[in-house]
Amino acid sequence: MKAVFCLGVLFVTAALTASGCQQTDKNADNNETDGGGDSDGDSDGDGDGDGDADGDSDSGGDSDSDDDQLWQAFPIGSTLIGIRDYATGDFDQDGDLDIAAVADESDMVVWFENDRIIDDNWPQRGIDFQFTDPKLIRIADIDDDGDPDVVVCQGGSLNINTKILVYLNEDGDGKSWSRHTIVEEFNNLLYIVNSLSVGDVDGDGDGDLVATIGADGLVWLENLDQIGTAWSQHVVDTAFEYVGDGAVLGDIDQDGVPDIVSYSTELDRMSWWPNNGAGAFPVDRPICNSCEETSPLSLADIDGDGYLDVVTNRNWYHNPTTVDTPWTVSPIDGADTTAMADLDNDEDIDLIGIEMGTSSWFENDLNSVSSLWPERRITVEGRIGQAADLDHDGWIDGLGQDRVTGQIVWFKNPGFDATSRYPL
Ligand SMILES: [Ca+2]
Ligand SMILES: [Ca+2]
Ligand SMILES: [Ca+2]
Ligand SMILES: [Ca+2]
Repeated sequence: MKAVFCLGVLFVTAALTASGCQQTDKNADNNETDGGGDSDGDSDGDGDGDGDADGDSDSGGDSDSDDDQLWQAFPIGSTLIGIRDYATGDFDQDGDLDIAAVADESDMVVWFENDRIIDDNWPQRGIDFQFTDPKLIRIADIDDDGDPDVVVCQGGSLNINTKILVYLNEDGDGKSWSRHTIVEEFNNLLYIVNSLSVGDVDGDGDGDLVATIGADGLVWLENLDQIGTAWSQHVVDTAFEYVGDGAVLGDIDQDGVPDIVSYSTELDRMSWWPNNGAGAFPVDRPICNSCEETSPLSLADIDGDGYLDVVTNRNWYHNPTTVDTPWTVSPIDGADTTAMADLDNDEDIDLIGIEMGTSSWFENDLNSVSSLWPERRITVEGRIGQAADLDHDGWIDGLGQDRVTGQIVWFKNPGFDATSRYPL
């Protein structure tokens, strides 16, 4: 459908969780398309359907006699080639979670409609069919109209992330998207977007961005006009120039406004910046000064004390709940953490992780004196990177990509017996 191009003002960074727009890794979001549209069906109109060169490991489907395949798999979007990132949101506002994705080989930004039929046939809807090299995608209500919009980071000539755009969901039904530039010109190494996160930083109701960007370090991008067409950049910390990695938003001190947590693998330093309530971050508070983490940061209340903790690839950092108390770290005895959710419905946050090409979930068992994170296999065929209840049955499912083809696959949580944790 239609596309509106507005050049917003520009600048600087955007931060979104982890993996920013820069090269590989499971999610990247940058997009910029312009209204794409297509109508229904997954006609996809992009031609090239074959794709999957190698292996073809039957992407998912339950089949697969492997006993380890405990969660039934449903592949989605088989014609979308080169998927770089994906995210969920209810784009058509019908009450279920849909899936948006960017594909840099097919230069497309699309979403797949959840039709509530438990199968692998989710209709593909267009957002932008001509977006060169999209890398990262993030979902947030940027213009404060109640429906989810799409933020995309675009790759540059050296396969770096150089540009950030937003597609506004104009009518709340996912059919009409207008494109606006948030940060332009990032066309050199000074402006690599390493991470991107979304949230209302200044508390005025609209969606802003936090990012780590090349020469600017850790910054946040203010949505100036509340409709996502004019933006300005604010530097949070220049110490992260060129070396900032993950940046995420979350209310660390429980004062009602989102704070920033960021990490630099180069500096081995992780800190959080309290938000003064209006988007100013005058001081930083250390979380660790000699940490050696390698993965994106995530926030979740792991120990159930009401405060967000920080989870990295193999550790979690306890939020001390008071500003002057040092954070402590505990290992996560499992795989590299990629997603977190209460998977067994016992009211604590469990982890999903990847190790040796397989995805498992690790039960939060911190109240037990025995094992801390018992492992339960989900699949040997997919890299799960997110968690969401896609079939509305009350059990949070896994969402990821086929290990061989890269196709999007969702894995249905079978539900678990309350005591044995065996699938129901
Ligand atoms: Ca929906
Ligand atoms: Ca705002
Ligand atoms: Ca749990
Ligand atoms: Ca479910």
